[in-house]
Amino acid sequence: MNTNTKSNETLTTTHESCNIMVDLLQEYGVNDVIVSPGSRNAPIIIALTRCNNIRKHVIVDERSAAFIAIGIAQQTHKPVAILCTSGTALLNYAPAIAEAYYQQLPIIVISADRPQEWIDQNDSQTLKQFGSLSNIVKQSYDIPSNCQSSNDLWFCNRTINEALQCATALPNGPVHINLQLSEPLYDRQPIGQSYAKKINHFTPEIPSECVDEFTKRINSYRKVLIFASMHNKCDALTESLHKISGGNIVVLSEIIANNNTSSKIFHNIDCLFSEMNSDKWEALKPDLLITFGGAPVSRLAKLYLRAANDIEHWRIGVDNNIIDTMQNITQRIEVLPSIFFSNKNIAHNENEEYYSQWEALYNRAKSNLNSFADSCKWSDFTAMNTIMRSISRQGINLQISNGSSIRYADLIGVSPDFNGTVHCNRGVSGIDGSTSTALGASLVNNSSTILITGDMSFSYDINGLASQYNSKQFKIIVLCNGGGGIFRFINGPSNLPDFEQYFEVNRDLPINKFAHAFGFDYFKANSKQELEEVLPIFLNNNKESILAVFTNNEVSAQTLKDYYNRNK
Ligand SMILES: Cc1ncc(C[n+]2csc(CCOP(=O)(O)OP(=O)(O)O)c2C)c(N)n1
Ligand SMILES: [Mg+2]
Repeated sequence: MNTNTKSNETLTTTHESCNIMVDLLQEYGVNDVIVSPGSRNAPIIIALTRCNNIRKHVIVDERSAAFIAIGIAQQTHKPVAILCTSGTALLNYAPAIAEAYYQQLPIIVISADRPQEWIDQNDSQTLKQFGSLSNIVKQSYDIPSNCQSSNDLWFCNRTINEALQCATALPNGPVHINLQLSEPLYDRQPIGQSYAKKINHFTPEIPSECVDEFTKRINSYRKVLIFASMHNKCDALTESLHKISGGNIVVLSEIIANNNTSSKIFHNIDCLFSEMNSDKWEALKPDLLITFGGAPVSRLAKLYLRAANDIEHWRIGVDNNIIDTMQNITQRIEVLPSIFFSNKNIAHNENEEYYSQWEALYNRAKSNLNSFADSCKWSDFTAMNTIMRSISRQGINLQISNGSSIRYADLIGVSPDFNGTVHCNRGVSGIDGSTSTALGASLVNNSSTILITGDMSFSYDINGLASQYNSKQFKIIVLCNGGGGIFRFINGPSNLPDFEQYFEVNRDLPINKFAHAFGFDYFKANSKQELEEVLPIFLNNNKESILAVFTNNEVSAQTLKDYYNRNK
């Protein structure tokens, strides 16, 4: 089924609520809808097929579909709708919707439902849908069946307008629209008058001058530390941070904060903090900490920053609640970081040496990282170091899964000439949707999408490979380290007697067979030399490809421990 050919359709569904829905999706700039097949949602599908400016992606597995929507929304910065039938279909959206909620992504969940009177009546494929995602969406909406009277149509139109405005108002986030639909479901009528009416929404832009009061105060601090965590790539923001870095102002940025193009911002946070000790921290502890972005990856950074309980800490960002990850917030400033840091009052004080002190630590940390990577045994460490060094082509979207992949990526960082985007599902850090999210990104990203994932994460989201949309620009690197390598590294699980059985769970996956089954070319590497040889071939292969990199579980965990313990 080619889902995106131009439609000359003259017929549409007889269900006006569905016609209003798709007309408003178009009005609000929704360009992508992920459709999962079903019967109850047929009227919405029928209404959708006549919309030429909406791309329809058909994905059977709703869990995967919702993660694909995340990947698309991250790339396009536009709301993405997902559409499913009644019953458990909706509940399968839950993991990705939780992730979208904490990544502040505007995903519009549309579920078809039976009419109210049939709920809990044993009439098949029915459960209490309305409100079932209420803890992980900004708002839930329920639209009754048989919208026909002018009152019904007015209510339906107003509700869908409200839902779309809610999703796209700051902070962005998912919403759930439950659409009750009664039979007949497949009847069509000529496209006629539209009952959809966009209700315009005006929210004033906050000018950068609104934060004058705060930005003027910044130079009264001798040590200002800005800590950037998960954030979409925003060139203007990176430029502002680049400009203000120096003297008394230091910017530390995690790999998924997407400031990787600035040479004055310090990346490789775990590498940097692995060089820290309590004496150095006494000198480098900030007077003013400014944080923005999503959940931080670096445990070490959290450890040090949480221990600083006598500092000023400003949190910048439009959030649903007070977010105090470092447990020492003193000031919440509800402005987008891109606006706050563009304020003309922020200019570092050249006379201070705070920046050069961090720079010295950073240079030492980087040089130690490089010599460690060059001399250590073949392991996840060597593999990730080699991989991260090799990825530098224009506009690449790097997707990283949870488990140890994101920790290595944050530790090692991207190569200096990397100018693409980096994403990881750190909203709630699930290992369940990395492949699907990366697939979503590859659907709308003109350049390559490269996913670096673990063997357990890869096997979890195998349905991400089962779509009809794999593209030659989609590359997957699977770190095969014998299961959940992260558990062997962190203190605790690896000392338990049944560690291998309950935590590591080595399945010895036939990745080559998966690759062939789903139409991917297959590559593998068992050593540093093999990896160096195969990487350029794999990255330039003009076809969807999977590269399996095999390391030893014990050596990998020990190597990472040795790295962090090197100064002890
Ligand atoms: C949905 C979900 N289930 C369980 C977990 C707990 N968990 C975190 S990391 C991990 C193992 C990851 O293994 P793998 O993908 O092979 O990465 P590695 O650490 O070996 O690099 C698990 C099970 C999770 N984060 N999300
Ligand atoms: Mg693994």
